Amino acid sequence: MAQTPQEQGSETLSNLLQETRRFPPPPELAAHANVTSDAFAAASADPLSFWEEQARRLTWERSWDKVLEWNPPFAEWFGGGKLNAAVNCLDRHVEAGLGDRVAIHWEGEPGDSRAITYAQLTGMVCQAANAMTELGVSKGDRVAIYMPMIPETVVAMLACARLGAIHMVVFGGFSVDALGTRLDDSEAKLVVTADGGYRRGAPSSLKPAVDEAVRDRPAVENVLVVRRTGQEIDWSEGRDVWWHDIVDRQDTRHHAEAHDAEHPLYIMYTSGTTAKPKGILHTTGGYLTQVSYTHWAVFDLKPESDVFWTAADIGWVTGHSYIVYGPLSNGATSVMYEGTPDTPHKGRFWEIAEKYGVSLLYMAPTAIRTFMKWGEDIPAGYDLSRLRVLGSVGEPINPEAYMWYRKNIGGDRTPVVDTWWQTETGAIMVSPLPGVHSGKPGAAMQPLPGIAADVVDETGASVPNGEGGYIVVREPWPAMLRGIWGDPQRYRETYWSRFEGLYFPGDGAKRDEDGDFWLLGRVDDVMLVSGHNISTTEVESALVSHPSVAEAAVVGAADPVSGQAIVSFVILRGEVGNGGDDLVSELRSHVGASLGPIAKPRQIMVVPELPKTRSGKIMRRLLRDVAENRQLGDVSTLTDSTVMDVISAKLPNAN
Ligand code: 6R9
Repeated sequence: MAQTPQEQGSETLSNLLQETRRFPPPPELAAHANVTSDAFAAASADPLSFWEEQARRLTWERSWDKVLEWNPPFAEWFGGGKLNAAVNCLDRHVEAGLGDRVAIHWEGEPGDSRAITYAQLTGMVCQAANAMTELGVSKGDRVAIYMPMIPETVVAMLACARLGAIHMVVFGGFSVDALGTRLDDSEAKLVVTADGGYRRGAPSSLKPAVDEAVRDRPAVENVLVVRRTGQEIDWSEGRDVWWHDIVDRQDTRHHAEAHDAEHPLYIMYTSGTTAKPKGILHTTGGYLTQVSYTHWAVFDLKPESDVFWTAADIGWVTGHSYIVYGPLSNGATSVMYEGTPDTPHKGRFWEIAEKYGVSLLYMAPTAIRTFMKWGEDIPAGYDLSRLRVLGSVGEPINPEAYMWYRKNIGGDRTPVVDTWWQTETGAIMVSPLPGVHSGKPGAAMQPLPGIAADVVDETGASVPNGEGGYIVVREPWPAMLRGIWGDPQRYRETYWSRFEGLYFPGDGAKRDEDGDFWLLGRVDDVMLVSGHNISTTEVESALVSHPSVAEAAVVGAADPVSGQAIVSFVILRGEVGNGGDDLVSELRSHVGASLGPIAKPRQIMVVPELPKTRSGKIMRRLLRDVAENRQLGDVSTLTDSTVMDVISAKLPNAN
């Protein structure tokens, strides 16, 4: 029977709402949960006193005079308060008698490892702070950190925090150009780097990129170099300094000054699809309050017994908030891994999880889908019985990926928390709480206590349950960005102008019949097919729900008939081979059957890889370039810039 466009549209919506699988909190977890249902219900009553109470998790040298000063869109949290972020992550735990607790179990890719206690880490950070002072770094200066995933990266960040210098970590996979534009924009005077790091079984170099980036940038006075791989590097006498020469001889004590609650802590650049990257600015007191609280609440952290692992890069905000500041401010024991998940074998992550008894694990859906592609037999070979909460971040998690993660990694026991947030929000904003909510595969569920997130229509009015629109935040929150470095006007325009008085993150969302949130991807990626808005997330999830598909990326490409047509790129699961016409037409029908005929892709192309950012987000704009036969745009922030060559070579006539 023919459908009207409205019926087709509502069929797309009802598909998500048909998700009937529910996973209530395990009774044992709920009984001892850090946040119980009652606490969750009570917390929303008065957000300001809620956050004030959370700020008391931290050690302040001087308490605040006022919780919030709000001159939209500029917020000041805990004004008048003074604290030191590094002291909160280190010294106070040592003073509380926890000096012998392991802060970081670090695992190098080649298999070397280091266990660093809170007492040792405190000493290392003090030494690095003393060394940076000797190099002329003082409060307010910017320090660029371009490093592999080694403990010195954390040490350098905390040394900056200790001094009140502003760190600016650039993902080690980024190109010289990406590093250079960030050095220019932040006017960093020191770059901390290493000779290289290990990736995919071999040393991969970092120092040559710094040499090239720094050549015409006299603002950079020194380059501080950690020896990690021992590879040959060029040396600029006077400018370059070995870490082991200057840091190791310093005093392991350092007197830390307390900084204002609003003193800048770091700048983190977001990729920016076309324009200049945005330097997102975070400050001290509010940021630390919210990362500390969310890490404790969302993962149900028990610092004395849990082992926490964020399997992500420090150069992504997830690494800042949930490898460094969240876990360390809570006195947790964390795992940190240098390398790739398939080196030297595809069970490497599970081997690490087993070795350290990881109980709380946090990673991106892209990694989960890669593991799905490799097959469930691999994790089945390891003891993952200590795991009790699994987290996901970076993209909407497809229901099938959620189910696979829960079953094959979590032993069908562990809650999965799908955490929605951004570089700009600083910390988790919308997520299930493992002792409170019954998880729904694919849903981010509810705003956390103290967070006024909402789903609104074009006019900014809340949508009723069962409808879609845009996610917004109605009230300021402690870890919110304080601006874009050097560009207050752009801050206002980008985030605060779409809806009067509301923060607009740029994501589409739906609220289901129970009032729970589903994130639907960037609104820039929404496709308009024959007058219908179709979200890339829904079509991708439909493709991934087919047993042959491991990963899918969907873009809208100009089409003479429908305005935009859906073009999809799929990676097949290990065992199914290269596809073929039959599989492609089966996939088209599968999408048609799950979402309605309007959502059937015009083309489905089988590819070996997809272009991704440091956080594993698919760079759809590059796929759009391919789908529309255009010259590729900027690839400097891809994790692996050769991927586009592989895709283009496979698809000589993409259109
Ligand atoms: C933490 C982080 C932010 C964008 C955000 C959204 C997407 C992140 C998500 C998610 C759906 C989730 N995103 N987590 N979408 N569900 N659980 O990823 O920061 O790199 O700045 O990216 O990522 O589109 O707007 P960042």
